Amino acid sequence: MPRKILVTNALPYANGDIHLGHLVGYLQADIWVRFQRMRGNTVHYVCADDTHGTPVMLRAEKEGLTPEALIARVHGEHLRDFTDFGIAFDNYHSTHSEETRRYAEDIYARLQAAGLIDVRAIEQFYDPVKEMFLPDRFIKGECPKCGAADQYGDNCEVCGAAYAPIELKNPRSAVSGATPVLRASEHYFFRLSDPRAATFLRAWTRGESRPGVRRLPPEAANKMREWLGEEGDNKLSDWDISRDAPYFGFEIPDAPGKYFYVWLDAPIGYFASFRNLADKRGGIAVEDYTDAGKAAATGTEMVHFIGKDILYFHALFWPAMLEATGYRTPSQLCVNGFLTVNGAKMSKSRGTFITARSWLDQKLDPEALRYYFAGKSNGSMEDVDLNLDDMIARVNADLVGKFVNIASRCAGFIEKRFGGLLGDIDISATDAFAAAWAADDVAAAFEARDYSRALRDIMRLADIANQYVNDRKPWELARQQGKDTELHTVCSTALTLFRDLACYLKPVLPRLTMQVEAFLDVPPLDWRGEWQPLPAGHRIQTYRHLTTRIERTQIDALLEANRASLAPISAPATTTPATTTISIDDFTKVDLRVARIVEAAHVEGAEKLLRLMLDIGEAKPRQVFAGIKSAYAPETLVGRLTVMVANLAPRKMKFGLSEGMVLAASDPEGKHSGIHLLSPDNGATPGMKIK
Ligand code: B3M
Ligand code: ZN
Repeated sequence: MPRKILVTNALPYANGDIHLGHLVGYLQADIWVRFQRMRGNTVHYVCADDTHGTPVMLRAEKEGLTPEALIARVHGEHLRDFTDFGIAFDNYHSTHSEETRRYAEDIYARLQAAGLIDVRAIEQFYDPVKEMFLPDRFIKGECPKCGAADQYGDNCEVCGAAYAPIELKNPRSAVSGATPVLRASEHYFFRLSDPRAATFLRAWTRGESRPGVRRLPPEAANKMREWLGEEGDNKLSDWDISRDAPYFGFEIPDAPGKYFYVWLDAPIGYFASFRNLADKRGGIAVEDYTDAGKAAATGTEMVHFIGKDILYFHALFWPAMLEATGYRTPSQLCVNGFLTVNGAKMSKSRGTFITARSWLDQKLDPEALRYYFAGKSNGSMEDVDLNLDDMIARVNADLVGKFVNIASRCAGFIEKRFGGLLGDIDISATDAFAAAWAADDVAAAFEARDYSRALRDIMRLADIANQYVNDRKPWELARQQGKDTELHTVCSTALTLFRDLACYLKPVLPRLTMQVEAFLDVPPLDWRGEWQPLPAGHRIQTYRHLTTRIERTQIDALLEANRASLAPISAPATTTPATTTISIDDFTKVDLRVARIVEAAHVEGAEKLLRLMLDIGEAKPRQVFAGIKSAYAPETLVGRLTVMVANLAPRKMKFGLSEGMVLAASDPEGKHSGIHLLSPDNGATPGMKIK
């Protein structure tokens, strides 16, 4: 019986670009979906943009757009990136959709009917200038544990402490710079503390998605046991599912000014995208996949691919909510780790925060990345490292040197000497190939998402095929009299082996295998039925170059394109030899002032610059372009104080007039990364003179 599976990927936020870190999980899912289809299973593969919440709202405001206009633009960009990397969703929808609203309202109503919604007042930080409640990430201050400055409201990046925003010392709003005040308001809660939730989640965690297949990877199941505690423990707290206006999202029915929290409707977006697909395409029984009773009766599966950072939402809130409302719960969570590049966290200053688009812009083959990431994926939650030199070596050696090499060494003879027609094949060679071939093992590896093992086995077979060509030397046979039949057989056999390899590589390299299918003139390769050699007399097409080597220069250009400058644009950092001194008069020529950043924005077309508006107590704020984009998100700068050179001659730049310069520290040797804006101690006010 073919399986029926609804597969989803985490929904990317609609306020940022797709980067290689995202692609790890999307590629793992896409490969799995393609594999399942080649096996004859029915798969619906859906995703969407995650559009709601404060960051999207503020980002739109900053760009001078409505949230709807911003999410429409980003939707197009995301879908194009995924498509160009061969990630072939059946539907790429949006959580800002009627389908999402309907499901969210329905689930909420059912929770209410079950007595699982509580309303109570809580106190939260409120920005009195911007007139809004502040999410933790939009509050900054000093760490209550180690005192580090400029830390977010949820945890400290310096000492790692986690805390509540009200514990921050000297908190300020990252939106307006104002000091936030505590204010009470009514919030809606999903009563996860109801003991039925923990009881259900314990059983669900232990469950299997199908016989012998664990629902959660072992590391995730351990986390769950930690969160849930022992039988009888009640460690789960109620979940706050509402946010106050202003908020970009769906208003909660009968609760004016209250909105569903973005994380409530995000996973509901899976159902919404699926429903939207069914409405567009027809012939899909949606409830078989979404209704608890029907799913049990029809044996459909729902498999979510997610990153390890969002396990909490997918393994606690989401299944508990579905269970309580009569919806089907997830069959399986496939959880991937983070991406590191050259062994380190992706970094904007090193140029390793690589966007999907920049890869394509450098004319790098998206399938090279698919191949490399697959080779690094073993179905566990471990982080994946993209080592750029290793990638170049691996892709060139395997795809160009081993795989494509088989066809490129044999195809020409078939065309020139045999009119493009294949001959008989050497069954003993294919037998040797088949004996080495553990097709079931490779299928099991794909099934378990251990693509690394699958590719190792496949490359072992490619070695055998290359060895056959090396031993039989078609290029020598071609020069000898009376060896035509042998030449014909050797090339036809090699091309059959090549076709088999293409078949097994197809989930990983869909475009390359499509070219192979066209070249061999065969129907789409699948992983079912009896093995057959390419038949004698079959006509193949002219061989065309299938793939090219990656050059180190392309990778260098890629890093360059993603590198954000370290040095402030204003003055190149140089160490001054100790012998060069200046007089006090020289120094006082520089008019240094305390400035308040009243506006900060990206500059269209500028890679390194932010445009700042600085208040130094003059009638109008000054405009300054500063090369600090790599180090600061503009919204985090607004409201803060810094130091500016006020009597620098104005400079005309491509983007407008720069009327001064802000001061920042950076390491001239480049040993310590980052740019650090100066700020005066508390009590300083705009316009104060610095001397
Ligand atoms: N947008 C967060 C993330 O990408 C979030 C995923 C939603 S999945 C329902 O980390
Ligand atoms: Zn700290």
